[in-house]
Amino acid sequence: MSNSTTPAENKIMIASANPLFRKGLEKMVLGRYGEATSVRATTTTSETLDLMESWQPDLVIVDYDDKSISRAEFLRQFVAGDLPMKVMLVSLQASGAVVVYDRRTLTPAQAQDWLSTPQITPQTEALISRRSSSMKHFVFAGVLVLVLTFLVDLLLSTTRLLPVQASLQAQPIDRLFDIEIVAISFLFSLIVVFIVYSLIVFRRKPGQEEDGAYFKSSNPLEIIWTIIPLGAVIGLSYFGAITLGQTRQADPAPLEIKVVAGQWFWRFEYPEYGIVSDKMVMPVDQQAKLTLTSMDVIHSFWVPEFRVKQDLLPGENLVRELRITPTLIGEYKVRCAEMCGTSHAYMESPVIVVSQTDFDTWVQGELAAIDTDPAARGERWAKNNGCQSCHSVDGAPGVGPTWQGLFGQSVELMDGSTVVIDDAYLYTAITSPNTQVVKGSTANVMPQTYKDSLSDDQIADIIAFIKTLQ
Ligand code: HEC
Ligand SMILES: [Cu+2]
Repeated sequence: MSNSTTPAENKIMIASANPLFRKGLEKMVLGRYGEATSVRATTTTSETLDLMESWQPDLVIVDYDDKSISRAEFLRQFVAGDLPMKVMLVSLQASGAVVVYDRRTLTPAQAQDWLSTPQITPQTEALISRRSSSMKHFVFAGVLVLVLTFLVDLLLSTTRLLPVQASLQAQPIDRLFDIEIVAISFLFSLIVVFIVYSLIVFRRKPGQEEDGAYFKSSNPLEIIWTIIPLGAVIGLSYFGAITLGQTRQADPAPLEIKVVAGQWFWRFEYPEYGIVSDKMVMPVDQQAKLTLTSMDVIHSFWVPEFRVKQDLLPGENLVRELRITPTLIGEYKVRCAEMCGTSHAYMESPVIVVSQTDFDTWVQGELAAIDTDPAARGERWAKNNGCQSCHSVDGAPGVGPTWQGLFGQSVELMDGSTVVIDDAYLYTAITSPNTQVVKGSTANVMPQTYKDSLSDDQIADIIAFIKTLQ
């Protein structure tokens, strides 16, 4: 664009049906020539020709990519006129290529040149050749993606990401993991290959100064990258639902185990045998039906080798169920998988899978042990109910006062009174802990639920046990 030294009044006309084109150029033109410019825009061929005739602009800027303005008709009128006028052809598609023609110097060859569509400039030429070779890039990158997917999947599936598989319910879950690991390997490869490939192959070469090609959005691409993830998500949720169904399949005669969690212990009750234990013993190859509940906050039952996991919620109406059929004899651990307070990290108990004979032996042993003296029973109840996670029996400090030397001691309570610890005091301390809180301790830490979960006989046994700890 030649800048006249004395801009009397520049009359500039912009011909394009594209509003963005008009707005953008108008802004540019006004920014460059300022107040002394008047700009008018046209959107069709006839409008353009009329205004060109009636207004006689100094410069007409034509959107070269716009088919709604007939170049042939425009050219005819442009060449026919005799007032000085320039035309500027601007193409956004050909990386913003700009050509300016003067009415008085336009040769027939030049006219032909900008009439023919598409106009081949060095840039568009490069663009076209780039396009045909982009197919080659896609094929090559695609092959790399497949190869890397295979390698990453091989690596992930031979690395032992999961512990041994020890239950029937773990099998469909591991199959799901296999599918997901393939999907993860593919997505990882897709992203990494395209990034690294672009960084290496399309790196700017020395001396390459021009801008990159201009791309508008691509509808096919957007449709593809909407449909594929949508399909993947629907597919995975379908497999997920099937798998969930398989892990919940119920056997007709399962072994019932009631699992109770509290801060910070696990208790396992076998109602068929009247056994309460602090470890979970299971016969191999028999389905166990766990009913799970919590005494205080939310805990989560998780034995990684069994894969399945279930939250334990406080409240009788929120009892949850879990089916586990152990398939591998061995010792595992249940851990709490839900942050539940100070000792959450230590909330683990043994889970032991044994043969049916060993299980029967264990049941007999447990039943025999129940019949010994009250203090021995009390020790069991205390252990099974998790008292020992807060109270030591050897004087060691804990969340609650140690039981060693507790009986017969005189203690000062929060309200300032002093009492001597006797049977009645211990009974109240267990059934209604908040009514007599020891000075220096915190109320509401000890569970308030033992009144319901322990029988009076069991409480008496525990008191007998505490008495022996002198
Ligand atoms: C979550 C921790 C926790 C658990 C589990 C727990 N207690 Fe306590 N216990 C406390 C705390 C803290 C105190 C002191 C505050 C109070 O008296 O409420 C306490 C106080 C007591 C006392 C009174 C001690 C004293 O010096 O006055 C007795 C007895 C007792 N607990 C028995 C039990 C028994 C039996 C169990 C199991 C059935 C049990 N506790 C389970 C935390 C716990
Ligand atoms: Cu927990």
